[in-house]
Amino acid sequence: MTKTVLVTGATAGFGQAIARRFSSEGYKLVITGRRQERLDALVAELGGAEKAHALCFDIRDEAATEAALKSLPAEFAAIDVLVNNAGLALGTGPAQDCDLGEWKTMIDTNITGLVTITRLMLEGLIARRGLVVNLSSVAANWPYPGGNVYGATKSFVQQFSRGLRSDLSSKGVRVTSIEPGMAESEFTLVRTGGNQEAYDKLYSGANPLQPEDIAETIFWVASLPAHMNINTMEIMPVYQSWAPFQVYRETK
Ligand code: NDP
Ligand code: 8X3
Repeated sequence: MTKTVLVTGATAGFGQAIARRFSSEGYKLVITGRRQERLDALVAELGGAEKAHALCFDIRDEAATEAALKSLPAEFAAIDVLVNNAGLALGTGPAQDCDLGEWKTMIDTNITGLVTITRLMLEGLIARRGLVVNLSSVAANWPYPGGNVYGATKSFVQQFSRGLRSDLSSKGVRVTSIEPGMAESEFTLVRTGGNQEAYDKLYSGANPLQPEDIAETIFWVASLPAHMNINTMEIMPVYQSWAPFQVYRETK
């Protein structure tokens, strides 16, 4: 039987690539995001109303999330795979210079939005012995200057994934935390307030991951036999690795 996957944040980057990858393998797609025109374009690209269905809402809004899920036509309502991808980073500065509003936006989106849609879909995912894939980050595992609240939201996602695993294992529901490093997408434009120079500098010569690499990984996770659970997967571009601890010295 044809399976259905719901991908949050499918108007750009990873989400768009994940939707394309699953669609190319015959899955039906439910795609979400706030930009209606991009959702419409992707539905058309994936084959139209029989193959894909768009839900335009802000993941931070619980009532809108619930209403969107309830509005799903019967052919798209039985979701087998939930990919919790919608998310963002805002700012790269030290905590003491950060904007509290931006911190709250990251928490509302990356944490509250993610747990809200997950909770609303759990009953159906249990009924279908489904799969939840959560987009965490290397920032969950490795602190770096300017990562502060963004990294903490991704640590939440990682630990929430493990907690879900613990609660859902007897139900046959699989849960995976995907933890990518540097990947080229609008993510950096969003993080820097649209700074194209910062975008070019970050990715230049670094051979970063591409959204299609993450889509391939998630499709592989979903394709494994039902008794296999990938708990966490950290993925980096080859050219990205670790640096020594920074040491501040009072002496010059
Ligand atoms: P993009 O900025 O390219 O895409 C982010 C997606 O999230 C968009 O489709 C956007 O849709 C959606 N989104 C953001 N805020 C909301 C909201 N309030 N309501 C609904 N949808 C929202 O980023 P990426 O594809 O790179 O990132 C996807 C995920 O992967 C994020 O969770 C990110 O933290 C994570 N990640 C990214 C890495 C990277 O280096 N790129 C590395 C590790 C993890 P719209 O604006 O239309 O609402
Ligand atoms: C995105 C990767 O290194 O910018 O989650 O935090 S990083």
